[in-house]
Amino acid sequence: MARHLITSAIPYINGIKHLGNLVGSQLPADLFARYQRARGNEVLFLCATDEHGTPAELAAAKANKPVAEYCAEMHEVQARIAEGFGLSFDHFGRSSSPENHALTQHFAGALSKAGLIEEVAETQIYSKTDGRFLPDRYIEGTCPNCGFEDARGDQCDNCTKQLDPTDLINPHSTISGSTDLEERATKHLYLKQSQLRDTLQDWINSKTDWPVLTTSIANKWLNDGEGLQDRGITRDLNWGVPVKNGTEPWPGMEGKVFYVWFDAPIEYIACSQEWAKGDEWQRWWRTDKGADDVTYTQFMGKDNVPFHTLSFPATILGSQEPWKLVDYIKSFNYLNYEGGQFSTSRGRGVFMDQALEILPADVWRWWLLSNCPETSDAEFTWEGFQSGVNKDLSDVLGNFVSRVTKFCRSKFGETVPEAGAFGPAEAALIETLTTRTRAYETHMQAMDVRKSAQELRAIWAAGNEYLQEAAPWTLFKTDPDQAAAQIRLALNLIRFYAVLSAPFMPTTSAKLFVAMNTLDTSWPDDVEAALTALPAGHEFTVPDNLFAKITDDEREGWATRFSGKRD
Ligand code: B3M
Ligand code: ZN
Repeated sequence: MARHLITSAIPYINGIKHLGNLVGSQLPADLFARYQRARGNEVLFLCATDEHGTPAELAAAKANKPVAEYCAEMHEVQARIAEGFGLSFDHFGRSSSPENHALTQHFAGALSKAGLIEEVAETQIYSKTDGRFLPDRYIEGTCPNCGFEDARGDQCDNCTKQLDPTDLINPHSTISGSTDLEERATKHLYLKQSQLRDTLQDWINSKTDWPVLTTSIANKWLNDGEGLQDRGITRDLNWGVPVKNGTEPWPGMEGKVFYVWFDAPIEYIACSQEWAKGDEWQRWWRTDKGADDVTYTQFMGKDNVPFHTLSFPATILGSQEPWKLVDYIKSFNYLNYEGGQFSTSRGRGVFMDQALEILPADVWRWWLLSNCPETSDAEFTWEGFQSGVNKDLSDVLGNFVSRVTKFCRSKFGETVPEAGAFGPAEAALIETLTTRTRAYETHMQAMDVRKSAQELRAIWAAGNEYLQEAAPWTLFKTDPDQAAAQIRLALNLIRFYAVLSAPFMPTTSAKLFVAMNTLDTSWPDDVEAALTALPAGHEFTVPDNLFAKITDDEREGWATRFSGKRD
């Protein structure tokens, strides 16, 4: 039995995520976790909310709530929505947990002991009106290069020039609009990543099986320009993990917190401590405590890759402690929405809560996974969604289940019929399904999500084609025994589909198991045997219609509702 540690990038706390976020990490991670469990492997699947940083503070201020209260509420909201989508986390943690505070402080202490932390004096912009230092992107002004009026403190979006806030003409705070800004001296901790450059390069080079999307991003950061830069790991903010050296105070660092991207990936580990109050987490994370035989896979969008290929490994390797490093990083491109981007501020596109209001989770899971932005960006269009869902789910899978169960009820009653025997057509189908099932396993193991979906679709279609050819409804009149054998196979196919489809559509799969009145969810290692699992005489029930077709009216209504145009 293999052991799989699986983490999804942890979503920011500052609002409900859109479908592009979902399909870029949590959903494919869930697919893989469910598949590995179905194959009898031991799985620890973790995710959490990413609760620190300025965006969390600003979102709380906008909601008129203390930030801790805002985060606690939003965590619950995100947890309920994740449940609604059937995301099977073993634990959905919080980066603001006491466990993560302690572990983040521990890592900083270990890195300091290893000589990898440096204190750097710098000047930063302080807003007297806001009573705080302002991160670069919360300062805007006129670009000295092109005259664009809304240039950010880190970059001008008009001419792309990299800027320092002090370059801006007429700088102001984007939080309050205040121009009452001044430079103030401050001090920050830097992680000397540059000293780990060769170690990181060797490690990345050893990952010959990683997707090119992942390694090319890592190599770009390792080798472009001046190479890997040291990075500031502390901030002048109130909300976050207070800077400490292990459990000791860090003189000069009072009132400062760790940078959100320093503590967020550490939450992957802390999350397992939240999950297991004892030492159980150690056999997943400590190579000196049995984590050597764990396979650790991370799922994330491409924008998160530099932090997971370089920054977090720098923390782990630099600590000189026996922590488990990631074995495989599965990264995704972007999902676009109707020819543009999803936009939170403009309400453009479908957000996770809205998606669940209008259609069952499995419909979304199927479409998103079978169209996920795997080798390039992908596009959500309502037309594509409607036709994909109606074809695959209603016409193929739903139709098969309904036809078979209803026909059987009317001709043989609600039990698996006994008469007749399998012949050449059944043998051919079993052979096709065996080949396809083995291919499906290979793709699922390799996390080739689209290929897996294609194979599953083909497996459903093979059943439909068989039934179409066999035509038991016609044959019944002349050879009822042969028709009975065909229906016996078809009923068994429903159970077989329930097993194979469960990682993609867990709720639908559960409904099928209930209808087929069986607890046998075992994986079809032997397809032929799996297709006799429901014996003659076994009782079943006809399930309700599995998938309602999406109508043109619905499609048009939703396209308008989610277009983000305000009236
Ligand atoms: N919260 C960004 C994101 O949600 C960030 C990921 C952290 S993973 C440790 O895309
Ligand atoms: Zn400019």
